[in-house]
Amino acid sequence: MVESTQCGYVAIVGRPNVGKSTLLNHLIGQKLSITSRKPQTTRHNFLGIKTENNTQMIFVDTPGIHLGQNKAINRYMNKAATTAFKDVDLIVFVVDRLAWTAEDEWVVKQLKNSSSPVIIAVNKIDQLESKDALLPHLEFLTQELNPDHVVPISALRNNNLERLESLVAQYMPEGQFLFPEDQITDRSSRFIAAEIVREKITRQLGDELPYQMTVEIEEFSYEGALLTISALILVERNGQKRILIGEKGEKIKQIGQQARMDLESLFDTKVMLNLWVKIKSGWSDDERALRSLGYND
Ligand code: GDP
Ligand code: MG
Ligand code: K
Repeated sequence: MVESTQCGYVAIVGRPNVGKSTLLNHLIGQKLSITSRKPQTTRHNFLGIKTENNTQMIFVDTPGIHLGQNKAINRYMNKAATTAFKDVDLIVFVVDRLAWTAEDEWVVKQLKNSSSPVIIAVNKIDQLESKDALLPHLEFLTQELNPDHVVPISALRNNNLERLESLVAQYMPEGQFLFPEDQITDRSSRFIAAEIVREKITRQLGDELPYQMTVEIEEFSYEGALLTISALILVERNGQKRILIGEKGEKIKQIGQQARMDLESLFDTKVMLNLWVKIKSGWSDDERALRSLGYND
């Protein structure tokens, strides 16, 4: 007898910093998508796959949109964000429990043109002092979008995520699994390794080093149980290189240590991590360079 299975795509949308990547990581139970306080952390669309019983949910994390900036990298990121609204079985629209911005409005506009069902996830309720403060825009949102469900959650503290997940599962259409049951992402180990290094740099340097920085994995090889990863960090200017390396190499050392800890727990093995910093001028505003770095998908 063939058991029936369900399988579908779920787009996680919302403005930068509402907690989309955090939500994805906690739903999957693994650190797949990097998160930070900085709004431009997620650059690519990214799949997180969860198979539970007879249901496979394929989540699409999106970079979020960036209004009012016209650099090439922003155009690519916005394109990746709008593509996510199409061809999905369900949209989870993540909003902040309090703040409401023009970027939220932009997402609402996109959603009104989409025919997919919508669940609104009101995130960061752990920061809520009283129930009365819960997003004054909820009523407006409900009227505008007529969502199928509104679910308050805390992605960070794992609050109410089971409820969200069981709702999501109900929207998955009947069909064969598209990925093996134990696969949790479409991205390669190399890609995730580069993302983890990038996350540590973003966290260590904050505003000092903007998004004109990229990480390429030059080596990813096992020798017995030792995984050697060599990563090239590309920055735009000499000043940025100096900041990244820090006094007597202190900064880059800290970045390397933190990244290595995450990599060891992710790959469950000893990791030797080599970091190199190189200057590559002007790439973030050069479409051709962006293409060669893989931002054209
Ligand atoms: P994204 O840009 O929408 O992908 O947002 P991120 O997942 O990168 O999260 C942005 C920031 O919000 C990070 O500092 C997260 O730790 C934080 N964050 C995400 N979810 C929650 C939550 O439920 N509660 C709190 N207090 N912070 C959260
Ligand atoms: Mg993100
Ligand atoms: K972010």
